[in-house]
Amino acid sequence: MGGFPIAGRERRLPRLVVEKIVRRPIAKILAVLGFVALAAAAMGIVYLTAPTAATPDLARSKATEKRLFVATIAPEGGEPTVGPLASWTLELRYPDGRPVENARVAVDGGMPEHDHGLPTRPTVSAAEGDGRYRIDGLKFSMPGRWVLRFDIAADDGTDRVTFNILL
Ligand SMILES: [Cu+2]
Repeated sequence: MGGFPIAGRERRLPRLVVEKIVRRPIAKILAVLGFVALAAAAMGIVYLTAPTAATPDLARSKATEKRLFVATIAPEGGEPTVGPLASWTLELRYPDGRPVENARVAVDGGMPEHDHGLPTRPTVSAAEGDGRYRIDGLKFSMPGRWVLRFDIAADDGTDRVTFNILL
C-alpha cells in the first residue's frame, strides 16, 4: 500500500515536466502568432484606408465637401491635352437633382506634386442656365496630375469641390 503514492508521484512528475516543456512554448507561440495577426490586421487597415497616390480619384462628378451640391465637370471639345487653352462646363445640382442657379463660383488649382498653381487665370462665366457654368481660359501646361478646385457660393450656403485631372 506504501508504493501507491510513490507510483502516483512518479506518474505525475513526467506530466508536470511535459506541461513545462510543451504548454509554455505553445503559449509563447500562440502569443507571438496572436501579436503577428494583430500587427498584420493593423497594417491591413492602414493599407486599405491610406490614399494611394498611384490611383487618384478621377471622377468627373461628385458631391461637394459638405454635400450641399453635386458637381459635374466636362471638357468642351474632347479630352484635355497639354498646351492649348480649353473651356470646361461645370454643372451644379442639389442632391435632389434641382439645378443650382445664380451661384458664385471661383476656380483655382494646380499641380500638388510640383507645388505650383494654374498657369492661367481661368474665368467662370455667369450661369448658362440649368445649373451650368462655363470655365474659360483653362490651361494644363505639362503632363501629370492637376487639381481643379471650385469654391461655390449659393443662396443656401458655400461649399467646395476638388477634381483630379490626369494628363
Ligand atoms: Cu507641374
